[in-house]
Amino acid sequence: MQVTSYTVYLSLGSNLGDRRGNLTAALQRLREVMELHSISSVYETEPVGYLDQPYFLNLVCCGKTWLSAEELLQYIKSIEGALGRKSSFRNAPRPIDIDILLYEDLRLQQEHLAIPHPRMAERAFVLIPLVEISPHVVDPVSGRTAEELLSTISQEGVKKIV
Ligand code: PH2
Ligand code: MG
Ligand code: MG
Repeated sequence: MQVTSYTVYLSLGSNLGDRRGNLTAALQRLREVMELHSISSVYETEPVGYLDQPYFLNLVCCGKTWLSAEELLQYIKSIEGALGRKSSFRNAPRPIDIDILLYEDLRLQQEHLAIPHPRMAERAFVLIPLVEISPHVVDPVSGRTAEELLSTISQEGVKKIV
């Protein structure tokens, strides 16, 4: 049977506990609902927004899922909960955060879910790993590629780690 699937880009970040272990565990769980096609390097990144917290490890991955955007969001929340994320204040430190960056060329503006991710175009910790795996992917809001978006912002505070 042919199953329709949708291309998605996700951003993963961790700045509490075993940061690398948390990223690996999250990717493992994502494989249950998507076929992962590419995973960027891991980057150590300076916190953005709320500054008084540990450095993050961030990566971006791309794959195909058979879930709707809403179903994917619910599944992501279950992974975040299983890996010990507590709901506290916005931008608080967390063992794992998984954000949907792009879902096909969908544009969605809901209170609990906005796609493309509303802050992706201004975040080097998102755009640097995104450009590494898909420089030509297009943001359906601005019509610009990841590479073009990255060329408009500072790339400071993001370091590839081996
Ligand atoms: N996530 C945030 C806020 N700030 N900073 C970095 N470096 N990496 C993140 O993943 C991150 C952040 C909100 O989700
Ligand atoms: Mg986030
Ligand atoms: Mg999030």
